[in-house]
Amino acid sequence: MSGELTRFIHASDFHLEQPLYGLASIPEHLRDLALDAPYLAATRVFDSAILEHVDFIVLSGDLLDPLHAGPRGLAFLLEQFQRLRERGIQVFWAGGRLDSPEAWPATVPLPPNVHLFGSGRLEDRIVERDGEPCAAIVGISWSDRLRVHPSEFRGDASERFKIAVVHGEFDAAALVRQNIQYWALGGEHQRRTLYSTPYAAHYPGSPQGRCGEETGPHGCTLVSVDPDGKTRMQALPTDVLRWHEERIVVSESMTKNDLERVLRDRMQALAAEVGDRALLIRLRLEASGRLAGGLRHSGLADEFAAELRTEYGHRRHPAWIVAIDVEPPSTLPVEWYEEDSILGDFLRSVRSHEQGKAEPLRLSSYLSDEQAAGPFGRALEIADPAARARLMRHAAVLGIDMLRGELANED
Ligand SMILES: [Mn+2]
Repeated sequence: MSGELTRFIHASDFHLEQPLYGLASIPEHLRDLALDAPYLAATRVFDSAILEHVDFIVLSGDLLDPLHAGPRGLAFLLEQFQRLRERGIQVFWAGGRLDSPEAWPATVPLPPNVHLFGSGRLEDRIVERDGEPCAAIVGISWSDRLRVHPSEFRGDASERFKIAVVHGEFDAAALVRQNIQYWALGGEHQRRTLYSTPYAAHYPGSPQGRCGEETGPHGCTLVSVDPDGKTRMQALPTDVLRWHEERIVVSESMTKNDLERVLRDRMQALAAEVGDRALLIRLRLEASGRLAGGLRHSGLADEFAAELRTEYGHRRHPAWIVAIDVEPPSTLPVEWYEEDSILGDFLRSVRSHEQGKAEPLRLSSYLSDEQAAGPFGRALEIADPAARARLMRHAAVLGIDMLRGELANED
């Protein structure tokens, strides 16, 4: 191994075939960006490789489903690989569930700087820099028929820096026992490091978050290895749209003006950090007290959303409110349950349904036979205990809003 630092980029799960999803609607001015986001983010991965003068790049699968991404996806990858080839950067690619070597069309040859690992057995490659080996890479592409166990990737302590490239779910305990200095893993869309010392096992995540669940920065990882084999990982953000979730507690005493000020302050702070991208923001208001009813039922949340969109959503790097969800507070005052009133009866009934978790709710008894047989009926079969608890919380709060007369008083 030469005395210099070895540097490479690790990326995975481009999913070029998968556009953004989970948005009820997308404003006109963000439509093109949303459509192109997966491609723009993947381009930034290759830009980073060139900008950082890396020695090589490792890709751990699910770059695209060739069939669903179509010619655009294939042409894009070929073009990017060609850019790397012109700069002498090699690519080591282990296919995932979607991009095994069998899925890549045989009529479209890969450039000679790209090595796509086979799916039948482990393959070893040596990477050279200036005629000297700088790393050893062992890899295999995903296959339904063949599951590789980490113990098959054996490194040897006296050997040069060894990288394993593979797609799938792995347990840190099984990986750490092998003599592999860097596990380049793929198959998770959120960035995750299983361990980082003395060796490392890492999922870089997708370069672009696709839906409301994939919040936070997305990108690729720049790995630097010093001559002693010590590894340093650096996250390089590549996402062009970033999903963000912000929780705000709306307290008992808050007025409409107070809340408006809090929302603006929060948006100001988010807009200041947006950087070279757009933010897609879901605000979750945990509401109790005077404002809660109005937020839930008389369009106050929509009113706020519209104002904040006008102010922050049309900038060059917009902070766009996807939705304002109004959630019930996590606990309700105990005395409400004890009230000798219709509300008290209602809350006690909700609580008994909450506690009798095993008992089915039989919501479909409120539907016509025709409704019950269709998708509406299936949607009311609440089997998941967490979903059931959520539903009960919403039911309790709806009852409170209606029976305490807050809706009528709200102005
Ligand atoms: Mn994936």
